[in-house]
Amino acid sequence: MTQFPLNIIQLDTIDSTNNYMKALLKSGEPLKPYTVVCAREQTAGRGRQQRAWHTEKQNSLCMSLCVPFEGSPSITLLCALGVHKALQHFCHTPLEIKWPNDIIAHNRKLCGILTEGVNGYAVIGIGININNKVFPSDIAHKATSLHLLTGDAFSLEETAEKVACSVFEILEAHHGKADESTLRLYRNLCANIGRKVVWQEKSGVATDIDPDGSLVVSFADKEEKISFGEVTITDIY
Ligand code: BT5
Repeated sequence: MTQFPLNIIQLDTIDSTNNYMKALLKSGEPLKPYTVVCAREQTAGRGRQQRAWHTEKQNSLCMSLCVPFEGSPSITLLCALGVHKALQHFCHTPLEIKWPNDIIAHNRKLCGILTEGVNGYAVIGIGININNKVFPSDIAHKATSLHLLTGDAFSLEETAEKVACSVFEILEAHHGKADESTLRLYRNLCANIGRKVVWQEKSGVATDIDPDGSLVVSFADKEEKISFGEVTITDIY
């Protein structure tokens, strides 16, 4: 894996590393290349649609990085592939991607990614359960951690560096846009494909990933390309 000269801003406590990165970008201060914001504690971590993201001091990794946004929504797929590649090095359990960018193991969520746009940049927030042993009751049935998967303890700093380098590597190599080779890789890792899914209360079967990054679902009446909203896989979370 390529080693990038990361500029890591290590914070102790912050509401959200994505908010911090967005404020940096809005301030107009020039940002050093490969800047990564990490926090030991996040007090108001967010998922998509303002959902809460749970973190635990010392055990959860919360980080945000940013890249100039070239305009392709498929950037989220590349980010998932970059995180997946880094995390797969740490454990033997085959990791999968739940569209668009959850990393899952044994049908449980190990990592969530929140991509937001600001001032021509994509801010990529990555939350990974690293050394967590237990989770709050509302997510206990659907969350897992690297520790629960392997029995090992991991360094948050080392994991953050590996994940950041892996994401920068794939984004640079493909200019922020999924191409045929990365789409093929993504399809092979995508947990949705071939399974029953529900989107906006309609059931169907996920069949493919479109080059623009959307999920292709075959419903009883027609096939649709889904680019937003929550798609649940029927027999998992
Ligand atoms: C995500 O949203 O999965 C994106 C999470 C991104 C978090 C990072 S941390 C660094 C950066 N700063 C931020 O403020 N955010 C980013 P979504 O697909 O909407 O999933 C959210 C849902 O996942 C919640 O509604 C819960 O059901 C579940 N969840 C919350 N915390 C979890 C955890 N630690 N592990 C597994 N599932 C969790």
